[in-house]
Amino acid sequence: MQTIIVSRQGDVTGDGVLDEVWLAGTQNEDSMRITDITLLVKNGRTGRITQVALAENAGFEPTLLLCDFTGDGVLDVKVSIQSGGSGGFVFTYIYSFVNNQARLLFSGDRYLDGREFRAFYADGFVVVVEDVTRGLAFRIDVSQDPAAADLYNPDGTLKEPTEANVGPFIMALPVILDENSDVCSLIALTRVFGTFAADTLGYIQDYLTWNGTMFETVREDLAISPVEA
Ligand SMILES: [Ca+2]
Repeated sequence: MQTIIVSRQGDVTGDGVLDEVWLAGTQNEDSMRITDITLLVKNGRTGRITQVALAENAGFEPTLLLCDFTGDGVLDVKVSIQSGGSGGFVFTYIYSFVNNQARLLFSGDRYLDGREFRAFYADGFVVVVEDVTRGLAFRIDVSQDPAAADLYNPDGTLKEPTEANVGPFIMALPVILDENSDVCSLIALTRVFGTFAADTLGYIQDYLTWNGTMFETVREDLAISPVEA
């Protein structure tokens, strides 16, 4: 049976009247996993309920955040659902309900569809991470990474061409970049890993703000994972 898991209040339709925003779902009896997660908005003025089926609708600890991501002065709805998988990724959706129309502004899948990254090991104990979309590259020092040692000759040259990996999208953190506004931006985190999944090398931190039609990168960093000092 579906019950309300999280509720928030705010004007998401843009008429100035507070609306109710809910995540409903079915709580599994013998785990914390929640299935059939559905996003619902009850229009505070008309009482009408708009229901949104999420592409990925099962997971753990679903959360709701109301913030204006598009800068139109109306709150948008961010949904995050922990996948519970070993990769730690979070199913993420941002919807607008302006004029009672549910409109998907962001999802992790859609985000990576619009971006092209590649990564590879290079001579000198380095992993090069290329943002092909933007024509930028980051370099990660793997000289202290035991997982990389077998890939190199003693003189630091690669034994053979070796790919590293970028993806999946992990999560999108809300952030306010301009404190003179109430507009939320996102930091989208995408994992970079070596030749096997557990060998995390770092995270691409992509700062995204709404440009009127889509989220656009305004800053991009690579956060590297620490090694034993
Ligand atoms: Ca409203």
